This record gives sequence, structure tokens and C-alpha cells, in this order.
Amino acid sequence: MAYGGYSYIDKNYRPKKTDFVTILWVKGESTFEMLSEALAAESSVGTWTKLATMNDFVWKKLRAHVFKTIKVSANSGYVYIAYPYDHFDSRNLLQILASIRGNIYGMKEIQELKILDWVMPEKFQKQFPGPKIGIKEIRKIIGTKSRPHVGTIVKPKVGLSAKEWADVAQKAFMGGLDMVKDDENLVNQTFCPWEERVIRTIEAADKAKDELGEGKIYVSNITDSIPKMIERIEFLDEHGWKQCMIDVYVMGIAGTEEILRELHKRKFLVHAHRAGHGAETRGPWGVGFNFWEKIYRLLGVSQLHTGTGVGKMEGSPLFIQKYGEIASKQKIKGFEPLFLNFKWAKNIKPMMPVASGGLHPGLVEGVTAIYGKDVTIMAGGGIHGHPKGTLYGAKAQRAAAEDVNKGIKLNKTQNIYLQEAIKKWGYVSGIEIKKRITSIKKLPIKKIAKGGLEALDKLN
Ligand code: CAP
Ligand code: MG
Repeated sequence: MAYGGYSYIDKNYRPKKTDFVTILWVKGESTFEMLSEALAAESSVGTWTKLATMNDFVWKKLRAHVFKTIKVSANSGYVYIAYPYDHFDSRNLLQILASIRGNIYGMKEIQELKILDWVMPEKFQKQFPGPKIGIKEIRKIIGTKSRPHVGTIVKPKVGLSAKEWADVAQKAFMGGLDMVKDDENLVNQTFCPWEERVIRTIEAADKAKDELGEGKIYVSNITDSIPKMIERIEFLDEHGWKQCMIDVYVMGIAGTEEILRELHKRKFLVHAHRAGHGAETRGPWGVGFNFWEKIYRLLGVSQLHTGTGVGKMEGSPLFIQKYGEIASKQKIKGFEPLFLNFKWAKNIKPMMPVASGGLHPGLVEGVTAIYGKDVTIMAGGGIHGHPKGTLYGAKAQRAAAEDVNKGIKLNKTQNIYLQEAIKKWGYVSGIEIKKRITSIKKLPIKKIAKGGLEALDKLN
């Protein structure tokens, strides 16, 4: 089998430690073998026809190798591709993306294409900063050892004035929440000017810190053009507030890297919201969320939204657990063909995973069954929709985190505000969630994979 005159399938090839590796799901009009060849060719050195300009150096040193395949049907399956280190411009993520996540998505014989996971070699990772303010440093700011962190997104998403917004934040802090954040679509609208909101909320956070003796986090959304973001970072820094939030997915890689350079220089805690990722991480096209997640940790955000497994957004507990591991562990055990074995370079510190979306106090135990205790649990509706309002919603959520930390089941809680929240929204037991994860892990994944991506998606 050959594509454009060359064959890239080489089942005897063993990826080197310095290779980049991707695993893709593909379905198309050609044979599976031809699709595999086409993917490797178009994402590395080849094209549709034989070239008079091809030489030994290009072919032997730079081409991609399809070193493993799992055939599902005559024209679909999983393809493992290894790329030699020197194929890429050594520290240029955009160039890498233009190769491995580039033209292949536009090839007309392809009907479904998804990069399920990828591995970047240690040598490559070492060139990046990773989180400067990671889990350890965030815990130091708040003053916790092991309990999960809890926070809120002020709701309604947009519409409150700066004063109204900061008043809600104040109640949330005083109720015991560790963190308050802007929503992904709130920046500097006329009804809620960014600067005024920031000044008022910093005051609220400082006041709560003094009164309660606990560190507080307020991340304001600075997402905008690069010069505007820099202005906002300077403003925050001048006000002694080294925390902010960015919408990483819509900012793109170059924008994110550029802003992180500035934020790292100033030692900021950086909260990363992932609004928009679903446009390409769901369904049979695009990339898995873990693909982007690895880039965000490499570039060095402090905390990243990674899903809930029990709330309103998609993602099964098993997938969310894996995203949690990619965020906070150094070594990740594969679950092929969905997740590959992966190791972070030593210099890439753990980042804090953030669970958000449809959460409420009764789900805190379920979330920690997925992530463990190194997680920040955010709730908007689940705080401000409490029967007694924000202050008591915050108390209920904090009580849930304290109970979970002590190993108390939330349906046995003594806290009356938590009891009220559970009465309104219900409770999901951690044991149930753990059982679900264990049962999925026991499934014959390789056999299920033979049913195609659709069958694997059912695990999500
Ligand atoms: C949560 C949230 C988050 C989503 C994003 C919202 O609010 O603020 O943006 O969770 O999803 O606006 O929906 P609620 P993800 O607590 O009121 O649901 O974290 O999965 O990217
Ligand atoms: Mg939001």
C-alpha cells in the first residue's frame, strides 16, 4: 500500500523516546490502509504524488511512521503515528499543530477524524515553563492542606452592575468560598465596567480575608486583544492583585503563550476557562479535550476547567478522571485507544483541575470521588440558587467540602444549609461514582474499540 508513491506503514517501527506520537480515529471512503497512509503523508512530508524532489534525508530522517493500527472495518480504524523530533521546528507549537492537526482534516476522502491523544517527548516539554503557580502554591494562597477548594461564578452570567456583582462576591467569600470568578462571557460590558468590578471585588476579598483569616482568590476575566490584556494585567499588578482569568481556547495558542509570558513574569495565578472547546472536542471530528489540556499545562496555566462527570456539561466520570490525572499527576496510565501512557517532564508542575457546570453542594462528594481532593469545585446556579441565597449557598458548599475532607457522607451532614441544598437538588454518593468508574475500567476496552468511535463514545 502506498499513498502518493510512498508507504508510511511500518509495523516494525518502535517509536523513539524523542518521537511525538498521536493516536487517531479515522473513517473514510478509501481503504483503512490507504487512509492511514494518507494521514501520515499529509501530516508529515508527503503529498498526493511521487516527488522528483524527495531525497534520502527527508524520507529516512523526517517522515512519519504508522507503527500500529487497529482496523475496525474496511474503511475505518485507529492509527498510531510517530513523528521524529527533527520533523518539527523545535519549540513551535503552532508549527506542530499545522502538521499533526492540519491539512488532514480537509482531505476529501476522510469522513471522520479525531486525534484521541498525543504524546510529546520529554526533550520537547523541557523547553516550556509549565505552571509557575501550581497546586502547591494555590493551596498556600488559600491556606489549605488537603480539602478540596470551593468557589463560585457570580450569576446571572452577565447583567449585574459592578456594585451588585461585588456585593454577591462579598457574600460568597463571607460564606466561606475560597474563590470567586467572572463568567467566561463577562469582561468589560458597559453595565459592569471591568476596572470598577475589580476594585470592588478585591476590596471584598481583602475584607473577607481579614475577617475570616483565610486566603481568597478572585480571578477577573481579562480576555481581549493582547494590548488590552496587558493593560489589565498592569492594572491588577498595580493594585497588588496577582490573579486573573483567561479564556484559553478562544485566545488560541499564540495568544495564550504570549499572555502567560507576561503573567509568569509577574508571578500571577492564572485561571483558564475553556469556553468553546466543545466545538472540536466532541463527536467524531477534531481532537479529544486531553489534546488541548496537555498544551495548557505545558504553557503553564495554574488551573484549568476539566469537567465534572456529574454536572450539566458532557464527560463521563472516567474521562473526567483521566483529565484530572493529566492536570495534576506526573505519570498517566493509558486506557487505549482513548488515552496513551504519558509522562510529564519534571519541570512541568501539577496544575489544579477545576470542576464546573451544573454543580451544587450535593455533588461535591461525587466530584471528589472522581478527582480526589486536589480539585477546585465551582458552582454558579448551585450557590446563588440556594433557597436562602448566596451567603447560605456558600456556607452549604463549604460545609460539603469540609465534610468530604473528613470522610463524612453528605447525606449524613449536620450542616442545616447543606441539608437544605440537598433537599432542593439531591445528592450523589461518591461510592456510586467510584463503582461506575471501576466498572468502566474493567470493560474489555480493546473489544469495545472494535465497535468504532461511536462505541467508545458511549463510555463518555
Ligand atoms: C458554570 C459555568 C461554566 C461551565 C463551563 C457556566 O455555571 O460558569 O462556565 O461550567 O463548562 O457558565 O455554565 P453553573 P466547563 O455552575 O451555574 O452551571 O467547565 O465544562 O468548561
Ligand atoms: Mg461560566
